[in-house]
Amino acid sequence: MSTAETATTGTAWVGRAMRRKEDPRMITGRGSYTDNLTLPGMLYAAIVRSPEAHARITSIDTAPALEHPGVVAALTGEDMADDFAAPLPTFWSPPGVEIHTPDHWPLKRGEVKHVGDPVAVVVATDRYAVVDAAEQVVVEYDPLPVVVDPEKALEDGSPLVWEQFGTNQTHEYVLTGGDVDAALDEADVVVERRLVNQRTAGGAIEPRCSVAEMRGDSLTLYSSTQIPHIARFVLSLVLGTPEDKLRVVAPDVGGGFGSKLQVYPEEALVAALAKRLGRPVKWTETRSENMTTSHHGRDQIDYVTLAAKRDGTITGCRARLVIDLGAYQGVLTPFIPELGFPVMGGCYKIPAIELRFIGVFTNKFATDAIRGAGRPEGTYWIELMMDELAAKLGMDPLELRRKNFIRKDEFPFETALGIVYDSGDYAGALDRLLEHFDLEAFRREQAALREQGVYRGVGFSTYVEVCGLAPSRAVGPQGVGLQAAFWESAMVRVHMTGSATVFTGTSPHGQGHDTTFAQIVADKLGIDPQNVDVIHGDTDQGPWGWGTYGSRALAVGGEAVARAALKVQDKAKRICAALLEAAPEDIELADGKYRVRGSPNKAMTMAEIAGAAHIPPQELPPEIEPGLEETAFFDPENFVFPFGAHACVVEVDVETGKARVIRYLAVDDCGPAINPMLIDGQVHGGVAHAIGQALYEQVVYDENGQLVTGTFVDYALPTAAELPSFETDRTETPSPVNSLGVKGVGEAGTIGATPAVTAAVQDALRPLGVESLDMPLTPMRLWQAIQEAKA
Ligand code: MCN
Repeated sequence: MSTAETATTGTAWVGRAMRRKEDPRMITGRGSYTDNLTLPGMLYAAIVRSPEAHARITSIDTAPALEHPGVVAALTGEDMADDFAAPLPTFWSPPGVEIHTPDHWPLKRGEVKHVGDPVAVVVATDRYAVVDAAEQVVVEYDPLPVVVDPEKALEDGSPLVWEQFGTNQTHEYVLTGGDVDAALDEADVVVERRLVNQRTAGGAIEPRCSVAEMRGDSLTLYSSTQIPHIARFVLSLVLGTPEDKLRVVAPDVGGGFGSKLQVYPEEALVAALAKRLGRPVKWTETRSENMTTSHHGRDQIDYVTLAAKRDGTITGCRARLVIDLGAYQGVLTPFIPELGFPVMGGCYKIPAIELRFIGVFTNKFATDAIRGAGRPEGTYWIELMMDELAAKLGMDPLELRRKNFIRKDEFPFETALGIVYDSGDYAGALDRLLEHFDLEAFRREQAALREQGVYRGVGFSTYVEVCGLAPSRAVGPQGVGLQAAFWESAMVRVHMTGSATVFTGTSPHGQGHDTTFAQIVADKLGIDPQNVDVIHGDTDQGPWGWGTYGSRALAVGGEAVARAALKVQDKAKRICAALLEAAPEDIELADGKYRVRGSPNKAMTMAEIAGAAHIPPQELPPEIEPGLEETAFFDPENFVFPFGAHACVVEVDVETGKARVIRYLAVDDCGPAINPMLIDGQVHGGVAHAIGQALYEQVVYDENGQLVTGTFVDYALPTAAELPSFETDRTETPSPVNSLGVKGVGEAGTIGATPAVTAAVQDALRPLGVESLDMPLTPMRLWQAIQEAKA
């Protein structure tokens, strides 16, 4: 299928800035989140967690909790040893690389490895009483030495998080393309820098929640998850329950931002408790539990060397990335930093590149995917290094970028690491950005304001992203080593009256698939998107799917939807042809009707065709099966590579160190827009997330492994008051990888924005002699840097 072939034939719903179908329900308080579920006879669970970062459990006394009114059970890891058939798994094991993966049981026995490690669970009839009862459990610990700094954890003599491995290094993974030593030797200019990409949290509005219920011998888990099908598979392993006896449902999920791309101990625990007690059990995370035990992201220290000729031509790049993975491995923990490797050379022609990923255990909670997952980190360092190189060469940073951009006519472009970028026009996106931002005028204004003691700066980022997570063969066991596949599925069912229900294997949690997938189907079938219902997030409905993350839902799942709808369209054309006595190839879908080409009066609506499909008239040949329902699976041949150009203007109050974003411009290219309004929304959210990381957010542990940022009082998420009104625009470069030509956009903002914001602050403070700065650029950090530069 070519893009042109699938261009709208029905009613041109694709491309319209349609309001989200799901919003009226959401914004009038009629959403249905997991915690809204109350089942008859339901019990409530509370978890007893370790206050120690590393310790031996010497005793647990649950008896006082059992005496509390309403308590039904109080159980330790030992008590529940037989409830679990296997520990929680990790899905990355690249060929030829040894990764240390400790057993990760839902309740800990023996030792605890981070603050918040679950050691016991209490179940009671009342959600408040259970919290009081859990406080009655007496646990004695024998503290062990703690390590929280990943670089110290790699030193000889460091306390070991896991004695059994004899090292805190989880793995070392090296990727090389071209002769990097020669490239660095032959260069005229080399820049080197250590950049810290701090630990951040997902901060979803809805904390995690799980409710499990047994009916007969089947268990249903309702959970705030991004990956219901994967969760069912994992729980089947962990509980030793066959998948046909397990159903996982993701009701409305109040944001995930990657933090719900996980199968958590609590999900397994609640399921095991429902099985054991024969009653429904609910567990709802508190905000401080969310900060402590919902996975974090980023947390790496990057040592980067970039080399170039005097004229700015880049010759090579070397990066050594030290990554703090925390104490356990979640489903994708060790893989996440590597996820960005295909684009770690950015939009640039870099003939030689070496990437060395070093994973480290520390006594902190695990990191895993947080929006962008590996790609914001890679983009952050390559973009800031481009600025650094430009400064050293005395070149304009945008001119340096233009000099090294992969040109529009060079796609598909194979990078030094053997990755093939599908399509792009990097210079085009930058040109479009500069149509909205007059750089020369800004520089004049900047200089004038500095005379008055006002410090403004501008930063740019030109990024390329890899997303549309798939293709299975590249990402799977024989590719980069994930023990999984990444195709997507869809089923389209047209009902007797011509309305449709779509089942998708993706599982949105804020991305608006109910709307965009309905737009795609409406166009393919010639019906109104208001009459297309999109069902997701229930393993008992529709085919298997791999969920929503890695900005894959549209480019992989949406394409599966388009393909299933096209199969339905084909069948509709055959039915129509039989009834109108024409050849199927002469039936065209135009203006929402199935017409005989050249005879516009001979036409049928989808409602008429659907009626005939379900109650076949005599004229319909028996070889046409009844019904109007098709399924499609899609496993693309390549990733998709969206890109864009961002600019940020900040003003720094040099008395207080407070930086404020006063303009943010984003030009993104995610191929043809299904819904431009939704794309804007995704970019706004992503940029807000990145501004949060650049200026405010950081998960902080003290040297004893105590979490200092356990609430939103200490962990500073930006609010609307801290953000400017975003200025967005798009270019549209279709991808050849799918018939819709689309690429992902769900993470674009988080990927493009942190370097732009950081560079803007650096630009503002350069006249004061402030140079390299690490995120978050808090008032304290900037004020100190200004004082040090003055001294
Ligand atoms: N879209 C479009 N036209 C395009 C490209 C995308 O209309 N050319 C639309 C899609 O149809 C979809 C939305 O944009 O409705 C995002 O699509 P896509 O880029 O495929 O990303 P996913 O749906 O796979 O979403 C995942 C991505 C990730 S990884 C995180 S994390 C994330 C995010 O999106 N978390 C979010 N966006 C979020 N938005 C909200 N509100 N809440 C979160 O937790």
